[in-house]
Amino acid sequence: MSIASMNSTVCNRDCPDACRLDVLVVDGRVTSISGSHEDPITRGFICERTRRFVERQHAPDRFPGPMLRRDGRLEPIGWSAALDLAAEKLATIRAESGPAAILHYRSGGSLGILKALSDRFFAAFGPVTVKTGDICSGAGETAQLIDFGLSESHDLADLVNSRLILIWGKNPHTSGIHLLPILKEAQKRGARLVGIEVRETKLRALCDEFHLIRPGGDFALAMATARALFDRDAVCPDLGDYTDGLEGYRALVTSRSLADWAARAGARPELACRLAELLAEESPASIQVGWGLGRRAGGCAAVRALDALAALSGNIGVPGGGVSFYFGRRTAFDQDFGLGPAAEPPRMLREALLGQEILAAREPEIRAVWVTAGNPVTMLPDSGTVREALASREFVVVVDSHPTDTTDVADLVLPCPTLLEDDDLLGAYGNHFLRASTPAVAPAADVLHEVEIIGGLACRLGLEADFSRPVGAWKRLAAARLEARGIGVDRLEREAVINPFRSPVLFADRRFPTASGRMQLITEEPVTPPDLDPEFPLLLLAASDPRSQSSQWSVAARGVADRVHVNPDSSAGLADGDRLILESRHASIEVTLVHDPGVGPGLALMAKGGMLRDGCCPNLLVAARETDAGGGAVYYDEPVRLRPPMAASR
Ligand SMILES: Nc1nc2c(c(=O)[nH]1)N[C@H]1C(S)=C(S)[C@@H](COP(=O)(O)OP(=O)(O)OC[C@H]3O[C@@H](n4cnc5c(=O)[nH]c(N)nc54)[C@H](O)[C@@H]3O)O[C@H]1N2
Ligand SMILES: Nc1nc2c(c(=O)[nH]1)N[C@H]1C(S)=C(S)[C@@H](COP(=O)(O)OP(=O)(O)OC[C@H]3O[C@@H](n4cnc5c(=O)[nH]c(N)nc54)[C@H](O)[C@@H]3O)O[C@H]1N2
Ligand code: SF4
Ligand SMILES: [Mo]
Repeated sequence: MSIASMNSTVCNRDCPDACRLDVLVVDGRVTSISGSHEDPITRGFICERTRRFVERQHAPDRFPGPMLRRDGRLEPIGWSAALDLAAEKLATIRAESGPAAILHYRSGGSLGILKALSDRFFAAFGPVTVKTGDICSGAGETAQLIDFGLSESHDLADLVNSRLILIWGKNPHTSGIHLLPILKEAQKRGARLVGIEVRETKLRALCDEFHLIRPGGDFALAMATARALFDRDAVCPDLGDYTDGLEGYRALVTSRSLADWAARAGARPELACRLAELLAEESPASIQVGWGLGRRAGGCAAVRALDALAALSGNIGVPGGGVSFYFGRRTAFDQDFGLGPAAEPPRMLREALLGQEILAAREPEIRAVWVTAGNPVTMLPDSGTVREALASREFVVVVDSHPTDTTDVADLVLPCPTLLEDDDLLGAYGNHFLRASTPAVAPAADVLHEVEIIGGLACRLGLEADFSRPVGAWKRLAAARLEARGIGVDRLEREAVINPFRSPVLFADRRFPTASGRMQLITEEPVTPPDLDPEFPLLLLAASDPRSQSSQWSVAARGVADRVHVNPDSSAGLADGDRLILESRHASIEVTLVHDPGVGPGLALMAKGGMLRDGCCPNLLVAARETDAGGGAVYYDEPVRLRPPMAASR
């Protein structure tokens, strides 16, 4: 007779939603994963990539336990020996070269709050070298920090107060599906939904209006729209009372004609006039900013231009208004874990340039790298250099559950729980609810929770007084401020609770946590997007795909991740289904061409997350460049071209 139970946990993936999951476990094995009906955001449904996580949970290539590289191959090693080795290597390198010779790199493999304990441990052990910048949200977050002093959003529920919702460079049908019911509800209550994109997505069917512009044309479109608002004198009358830079902003906006700005945006002037008309007449308006526009050379300025547009049209500080990019998912938690302030790092390497920065680092050189919750070889730009940089270090440790391009260059792999086995606290970056996960199933491999890995190291390195605690104790420490408000960890383990420290409507008093207390308006034009390179006439757009979470595929990636979608008119006579070479000035990969009329001219659309080990990694083609501010990565401005495999490359 089999034993079945329905267990509950919370998804920890790098996704805006942080769903509560119902996990059916039969005889110790997960058989299905679905969305909780009780959770106010999850509402009984989840995405394809996590529904299909069952296959990944039981994947035959999951690491069975810790692995050590011997003679080029990863072979099993016990936990005790693995931690002894890691501690000894780290201590030796610290003694010989100083802690700056160790790089700690953590990415978004799990958004669990306790994962940041790894940062704290390495700050105490070192402090060691860390990364600076953020290839995910760096550009957009920095834009909002400059303008508002805070990167936060209005409550999602506030969208039902909006008359107009601009969904700008965001693909919720793929990347954050739980925004959709709220958009639909707002629409039912009379809000007009307007999408701004560079290609066709499913959003068109939902939107009342859906407009395509040229890649990177957002700044210019925002300026054209602002120009139209100034021209019709439809600007917020008290804007000067709570902003700095109004004259500079006006000078910037009026430095070009509306037609000139619109041409730069790849749009007709009528589009800017239409957006201005909507902003003037349909108020309040919310701008929902996605990540697409930020992954370009002028990504920070583009988001700043949207912040300014919202202010100009009177949409800051009002219900139904605001510019929502990121929800402060950590703000309710005690991120110092009761440990006090962390020691400053001795050195920071720019994340977007990580490969070359590791190779160039001197005095001391980087000798060891600790990677956790990330697959930098696949996901950072210039994958070839990132791989070379890691492969040439003396000691690379990767904490991960599954093989990746990064574990392929690791000396030691320490396996951690999967999202179904995890035990942590979670905020969300697409809503204001807080939740806590608990293991929905016993681990299907010999894993240690990240907190236990840190604890094991700490005991070997004389840091046990601060770092050796059970998971539950860390959860309580990190939730201390919530506990003081009567919201205990046990409650978060059962249900979603809205962050009591957030403001449902931001800046209602028109006061901003900037140096002057006023909102800052953008006054300068960023580097203009490059004119198309006639030799490399396509721009590579490797974006989120429903079948994967970055490089974590829930289907076999081989034969899927290598498809490049190009408009038939931009395919230079190459046939649908052809096996071709896609090359940048930097590198080349083999791909299969798919003719796709939904992809705008001049774009080469792929899924992000293809791995070298699966035969196709788009980030091999992408040169390592930082965005104008915030240390984002310029993923989407890479010129590429297609050619048949036999033709000699020029
Ligand atoms: N299925 C799935 N979901 C994910 C992820 C995943 O890997 N898979 N990743 C998660 C992560 S890490 C993040 S950060 C979020 C991101 O969430 P989103 O912001 O929704 O990001 P994307 O899905 O990358 O969609 C960005 C959209 O911007 C468009 N775009 C590209 N360039 C431009 C431009 O210059 N201007 C405008 N206006 N639009 C442009 C692209 O066509 C794309 O549709 O999604 C998360 N959700
Ligand atoms: N071309 C291109 N490249 C991109 C993007 C793009 O749009 N285009 N998007 C960028 C963005 S927005 C992001 S956020 C990055 C994402 O980059 P990464 O965060 O490096 O993404 P993943 O491939 O999801 O790698 C996460 C790894 O963490 C592991 N993991 C899962 N849970 C845990 C855990 O609890 N603990 C530990 N230690 N590991 C765990 C997973 O198995 C996986 O191998 O990629 C960026 N790269
Ligand atoms: S990845 Fe996002 S949508 Fe999918 S289950 Fe997790 S939180 Fe929900
Ligand atoms: Mo991201």
